[in-house]
Amino acid sequence: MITWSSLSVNEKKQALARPAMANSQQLKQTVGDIIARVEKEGDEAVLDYTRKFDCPDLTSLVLSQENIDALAAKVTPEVASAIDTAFNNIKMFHEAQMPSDIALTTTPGVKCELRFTALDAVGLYIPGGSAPLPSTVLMLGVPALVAGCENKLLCTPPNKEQLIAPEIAYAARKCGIDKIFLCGGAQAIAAMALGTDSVPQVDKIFGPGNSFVTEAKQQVSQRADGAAIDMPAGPSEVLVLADEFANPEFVAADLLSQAEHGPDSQAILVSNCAALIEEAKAAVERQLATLSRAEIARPAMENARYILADSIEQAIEASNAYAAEHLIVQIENARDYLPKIKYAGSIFLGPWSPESAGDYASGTNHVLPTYGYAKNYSSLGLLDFMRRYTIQELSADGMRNLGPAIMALAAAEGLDAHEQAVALRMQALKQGDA
Ligand code: HSO
Ligand code: ZN
Repeated sequence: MITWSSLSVNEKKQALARPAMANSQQLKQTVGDIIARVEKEGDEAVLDYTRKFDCPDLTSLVLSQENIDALAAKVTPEVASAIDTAFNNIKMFHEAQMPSDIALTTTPGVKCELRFTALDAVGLYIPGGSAPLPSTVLMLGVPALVAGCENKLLCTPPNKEQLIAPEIAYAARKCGIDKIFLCGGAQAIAAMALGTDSVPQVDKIFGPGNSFVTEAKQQVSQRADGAAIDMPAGPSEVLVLADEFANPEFVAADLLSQAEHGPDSQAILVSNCAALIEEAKAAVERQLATLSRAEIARPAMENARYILADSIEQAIEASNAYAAEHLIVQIENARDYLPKIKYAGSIFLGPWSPESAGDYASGTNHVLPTYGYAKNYSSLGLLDFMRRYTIQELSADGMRNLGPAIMALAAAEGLDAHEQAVALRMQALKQGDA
């Protein structure tokens, strides 16, 4: 247990330090080579990498419509209905985010507009690995559907049978995802960003992934002919704020649900109550013993931090300094503390709001800024699948009214052609052209 008030500024930073991210030269080089090869050889390169890493017998990158339907039909009624429930809640919450266009007159005769429009082509990446994540399909697919993105494609690594998890196929179909491609890793990101014969080029790439995927997203987003990306990503993390009224079993379960995502997941408990911390630690041990993914969760919990604060205010100070992806507030009257909480990707208030609710089904998005990016990035939402642009229209009166100010500014900047573009029009107006 770390006692917050006894730490120096540097020690506080240390107590909240995140594990170093793999961004070695070696990783950059490997990913750069993969992107270059996909750019040059297209489908052949993607097929080759996918045969090497995922599915030795792969014959096509395209998952056929018949296979999508057959897979979707395999989902048990219980899981299908759970996906339906989550879909409906996520859809409702994202529909409510639909922005309104703006049109107003700033100076008489000068009309300014702001309009929103869906991105045309979006690429959704769903990792393979130890747990297939249909919930992530919903978190990316539903806002793409609600925004009205015309082309929605999904890349996910195939299993040895050239197929994917039935739940992913079912969730993708619900979101109206037109095309599913059997590829993963940096090669999938390169294919979506640059386009191949099979995989259409997209405008923006969304979704989580390992260090290769994250690095590939960074690299393609820096190319003028590449694609935009949703947000920078690091390992998933949770910070639980708890007081003496918190249930230590709930606290432990929330820490562990983060830890089971990966050995590099971060779990932090900050409390003003030493007894609660001890009880939560004991509960973590008890629950760990029963988890099927204990082998993954245990190393993550070995890096867990247990921080004792003098007061709830001090606990919140630590939480603000960390800026967690998920912040769970198991404090009496949790909502009262919202004004003090500055940074978090998503906040879970009170004893009945586990992270799992937001991970799956409440309606909020589970793609969130990690690694301290909650200080300057937002949780994924409808607007990430849209872009905004402006329109303006000046009438003759508008030109008369605003022209002098524009000309004065152009002159002050020494930009004669700018000034001229207005002066010519002002002259025409004086001569009675309008
Ligand atoms: N906690 C993860 C999302 C997730 N959890 C998917 C379960 N499935 C990152 O927010
Ligand atoms: Zn989760």
